[in-house]
Amino acid sequence: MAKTVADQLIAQLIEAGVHRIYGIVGDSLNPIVDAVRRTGGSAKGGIDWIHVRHEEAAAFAASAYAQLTGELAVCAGSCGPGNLHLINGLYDAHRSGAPVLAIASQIPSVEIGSSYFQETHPERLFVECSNYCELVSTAAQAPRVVNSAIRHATGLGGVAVVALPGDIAELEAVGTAPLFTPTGRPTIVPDAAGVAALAAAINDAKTVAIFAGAGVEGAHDEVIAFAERIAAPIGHSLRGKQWIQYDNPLDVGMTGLLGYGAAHAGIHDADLVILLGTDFPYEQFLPDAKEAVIAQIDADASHLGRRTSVAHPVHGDVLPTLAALTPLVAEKTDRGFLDKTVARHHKLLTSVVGKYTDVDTLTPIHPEYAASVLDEVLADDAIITADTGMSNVWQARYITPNGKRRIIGSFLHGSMANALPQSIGAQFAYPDRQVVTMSGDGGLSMLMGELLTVMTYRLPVKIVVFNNSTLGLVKLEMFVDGYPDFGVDVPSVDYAAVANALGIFAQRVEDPQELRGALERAFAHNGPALVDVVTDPLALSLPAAISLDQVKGFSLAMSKLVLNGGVGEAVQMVRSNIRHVPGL
Ligand SMILES: Cc1ncc(C[n+]2csc(CCOP(=O)(O)OP(=O)(O)O)c2C)c(N)n1
Ligand SMILES: [Mg+2]
Repeated sequence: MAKTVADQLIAQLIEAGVHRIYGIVGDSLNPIVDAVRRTGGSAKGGIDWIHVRHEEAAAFAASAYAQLTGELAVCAGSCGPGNLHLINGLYDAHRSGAPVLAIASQIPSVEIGSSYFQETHPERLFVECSNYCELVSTAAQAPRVVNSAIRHATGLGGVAVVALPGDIAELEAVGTAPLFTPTGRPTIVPDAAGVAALAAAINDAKTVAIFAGAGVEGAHDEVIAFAERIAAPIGHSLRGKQWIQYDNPLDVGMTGLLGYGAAHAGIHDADLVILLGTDFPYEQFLPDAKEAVIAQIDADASHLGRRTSVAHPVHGDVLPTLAALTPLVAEKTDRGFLDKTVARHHKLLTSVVGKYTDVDTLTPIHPEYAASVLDEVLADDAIITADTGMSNVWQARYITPNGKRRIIGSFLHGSMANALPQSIGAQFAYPDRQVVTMSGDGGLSMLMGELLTVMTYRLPVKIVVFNNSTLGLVKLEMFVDGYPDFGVDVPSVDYAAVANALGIFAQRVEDPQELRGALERAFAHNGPALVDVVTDPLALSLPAAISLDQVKGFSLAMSKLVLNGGVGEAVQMVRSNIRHVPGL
């Protein structure tokens, strides 16, 4: 059989180091899937087809693989609805900078523009969630488009989409594909004038604080050494946490809606604040130019000054920027501000975050307790995926980073249901590491079909469900915004029974005393396992830096609930939350 366009595409992917494609077969995609089949699978140097149950999960799985390994990952959807299902996961991948290539197969080329069955225009639809998005119209064009797509995804970081009509994929290949040799990531060295101006500002400032984001990955020791030199406490964003919070005597916690500790105070009390590799989006939590002189260091120039007014922008990677800055900044001998902020952080941790865990007998199980037990039971190098929702909060506050664990979420796109499909990509990337989801019951039910994918491939993923029978984060939003909660609660579901029916080793835990044993059994199990933890729906977390207005909104919601006759629930809610509202 002559080599087809589909064969050529698959050969290009193999050359780029791709081992599997996540997707669902169908019509116009079939020539590609058949080319995958004919490679004989990854064991024979080819590509495995990973049959997910929803294309959105294919994109999330590919994205998690790409985020964890830095390598190109691929997902695919058939024409129309098939590739349309990819879109939410692709948004998440693109915003996370994950090198993902999506194959969006297209209706027969001759029918394009005729409102044909399943007709959409992927080259228009995917523009916003990709760096590159092109329709292949001839066999000769295909290898160049595929090569470009791979370069865009891997070189720029983010999604590239190849839209390929089924009839073109079946054609005989024309010409040879360009040779693909991967490149490493370049280093961005900042300009000397910007560095000198920032160094002068640091030397002028009496007190400095650092707010670190995902851009500090790989610079743990250097950031701490620099902060020591300028006596700066280090706060961090959620995405920065896993890179900077561990083994860090200058840590003052996290700010933002999920925040805790003294980070908020630290970055609001300093004369100069350095935003270090962070595009943290909530300006309410950032100081403004009236409160402090603000500096920002980022490898992506488009991040500079877009959240708050920045006096000293520096375009560069964190490591070379700190290397250039260090000889220019004088060591600060007055450590009063640093010591005070760190001491305040420790006090807050023991008096507030610490108290959350003092709930080992409460039924329904307090989610903070569940998260803290999970943290203790987790392997040192576990990969933890958390659903958007309250699981994010528990992951941020209770899962202890140590430089070896990896944390994944839908941190920038904020989609529900990410944790389970991300765990699939993570387990394929690291078959021997413990991969654990922190799933919301809402999140799990949204892409529950992926339990079947986990079972199909016998992936030893551990699914921990925080089953509060409600869309908890939205329940909290409604309270804070002054709406009585509505449309959030769902009837109780026994997810352990569901998982058991699929052949997954599953346990349901209602008694807090049984939680540790159940988690340990699940983690020791050689295969997929699910722990359905029935948690308190009224345990809501409030941000550490909650404003008076937000508290007012909270009380307003309470009184509306009382007026509507929901007194019992309101009283319980207050009791549940008393632990969460520092100083209230
Ligand atoms: C796809 C999608 N739909 C809706 C939302 C809005 N939303 C954010 S969190 C959330 C509730 C999540 O509920 P659950 O998974 O049960 O987690 P919980 O907060 O209860 O722990 C909703 C509806 C979203 N972020 N993404
Ligand atoms: Mg829930």
